[in-house]
Amino acid sequence: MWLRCGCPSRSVSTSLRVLASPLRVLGLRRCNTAAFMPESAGFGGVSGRSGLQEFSVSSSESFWAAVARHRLSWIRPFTAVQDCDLSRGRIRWFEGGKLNVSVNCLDRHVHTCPDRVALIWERDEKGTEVRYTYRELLEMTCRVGNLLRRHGVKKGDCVTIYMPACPLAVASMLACARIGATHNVVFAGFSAEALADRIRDAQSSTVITVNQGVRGGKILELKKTVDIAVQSCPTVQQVFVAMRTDNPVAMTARDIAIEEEMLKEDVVCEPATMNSEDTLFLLYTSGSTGKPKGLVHTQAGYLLYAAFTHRYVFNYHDGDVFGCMADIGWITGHSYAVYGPLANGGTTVLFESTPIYPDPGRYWDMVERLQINQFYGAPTAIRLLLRFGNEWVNKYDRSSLKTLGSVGEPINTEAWEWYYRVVGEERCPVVDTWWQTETGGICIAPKPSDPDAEIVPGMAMRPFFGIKPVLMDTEGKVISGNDTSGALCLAQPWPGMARTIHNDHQRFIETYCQPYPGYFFTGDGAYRSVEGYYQITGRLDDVINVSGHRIGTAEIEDAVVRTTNKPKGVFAFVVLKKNVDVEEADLSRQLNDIVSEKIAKHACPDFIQFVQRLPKTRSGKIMRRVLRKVVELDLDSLGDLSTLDDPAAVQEIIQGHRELLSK
Ligand code: 6R9
Repeated sequence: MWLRCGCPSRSVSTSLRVLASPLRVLGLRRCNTAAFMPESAGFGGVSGRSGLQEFSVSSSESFWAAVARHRLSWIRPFTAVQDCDLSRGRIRWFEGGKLNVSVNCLDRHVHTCPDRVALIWERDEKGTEVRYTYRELLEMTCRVGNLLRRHGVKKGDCVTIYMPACPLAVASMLACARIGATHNVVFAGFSAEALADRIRDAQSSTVITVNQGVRGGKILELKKTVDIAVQSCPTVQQVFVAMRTDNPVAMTARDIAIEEEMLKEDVVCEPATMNSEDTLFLLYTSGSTGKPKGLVHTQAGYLLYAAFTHRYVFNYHDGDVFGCMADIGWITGHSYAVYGPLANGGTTVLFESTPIYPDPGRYWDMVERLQINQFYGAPTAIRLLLRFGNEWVNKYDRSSLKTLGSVGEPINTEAWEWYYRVVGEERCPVVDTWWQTETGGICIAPKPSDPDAEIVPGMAMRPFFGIKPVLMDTEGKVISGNDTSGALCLAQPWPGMARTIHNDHQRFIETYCQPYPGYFFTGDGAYRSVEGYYQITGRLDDVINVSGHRIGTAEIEDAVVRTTNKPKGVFAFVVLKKNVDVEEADLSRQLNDIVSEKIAKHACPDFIQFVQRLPKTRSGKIMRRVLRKVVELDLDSLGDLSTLDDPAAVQEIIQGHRELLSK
């Protein structure tokens, strides 16, 4: 798929050897650049990683036009590369172009390599993985597409997918893309209430689910949850039900057994011709900060950006097995378990289980068994596994691994080092990838970089091609210079960015475009190092303000594990490693010493509460607003807890907090 370097014939390289050294470097670099990225052959003299980066930002249109022509199969070529005005929240890419996303993810690979494995379904039951080739996935997708069409689903209709990570869920997403419907995947751990909110907001007419889910050895009653949810969703006309377990579930007149009906469908399904800017999917944000927003992603720009970042950040090559651990209910699952790898003709793992089922060696057993080359996980899982010790890792052969990725939260130095040294045996670069549901794909990551370029632990570091990060001060001015912190904004549009919030463009503009007119505001804070590398310091709405000093949550978490606070007096919530045997009073003193030494005296916690666990979203992000409410003793406004991973954690913390204050 990737063009080979066409540069040096033998005589050129011989003559280069006798030329002056700067030219030699230039010559080799140019050659390497074209081998590295075939499109760059047309970029006239651009060489090296930094040359490509500069070109991608300063000649953004030429850059993305070449990439889009090369990487996507078009039914009709686009006529305009972009038409964007960030200040008005207007974002359009590749207009005039027509394509079908499922054809890009399936048909074109079926033509060249039908028997290549597209999906490896790592089922909850260890050692029972199932492989699906591109041909099989295309057939499954076509059957679902035809079925949806036969049941009246039309271009532009919204289909809600409430399923665990499984091949039929992927086929359902791609079937929507095939017939031009919009998909709305809702994480299968969400409650009936959270599901109903999302179905209603999306005005979805069709739901696809499974009878029961299986996760960590436990049965999840997904169909029953859908039954409750749809009672308050008048738009829903039909629910397709797949059988993940053998247990029958009650079916109503509205319900359709999907596998049975699929058998009646043809394995050929005419792909809809879609405009670049037609909606591909809605995805509601994880809701760590209040009412969920249905972010809208469109066809061409999203797919291109997911594929391009997947190829270059992870250095993915044909034949590699890509293991993204995220559920398909999150943007990470959309971009790096489904769309990116499939657009690149890759082999991707769908992980249905948990990192500690049946034991804390699950990930590494899977790496050995499936021969995973790129492993992409979340800091919360890495920290969890680190607490169980190295034996669980060392038991398994991890020599297939080439790149390790991290996403979702800042990765603290301790977790980064463990990931790099223990898991990757100091062989594999660790890419700490910063991005958001809103950005569609990775925006800042240590890779790609020049071959010998450094990687700093716990830093996302380098903007991806086409991304121009800036830091803003409190007055809304761009901060120049390095060794400085500010609000992270992106100064230029890129193809993968969300186009709007479903049914609420005004909210999109107010949230992302108005805070810093002309820029996309990420809501995160960042530090730019002396060398110009970026480090994400956490959500700006979580910034701790101690006597006028602003401290990012990541800074403190790096020093003392995890904390939060309220304005008068700093409260720290601390989770201890397993089997730590120390006096709490002793440890409190030590933690205070660490904070005053590593951050500042004024940042020392006034109260330290030891807890078993923190309230987290299902994707592993700490719900700081809940901790804040506990500290403020404002228990009536804890807000929507239905998206919490384990609501019992909140009760434990409230109880512990009462005890702490009564001491
Ligand atoms: C992909 C994803 C987005 C928020 C984002 C930021 C945090 C993600 C991070 C990171 C530090 C990283 N975040 N990656 N913070 N370093 N490498 O997680 O999307 O669920 O929308 O969350 O997650 O705060 O703004 P999403």
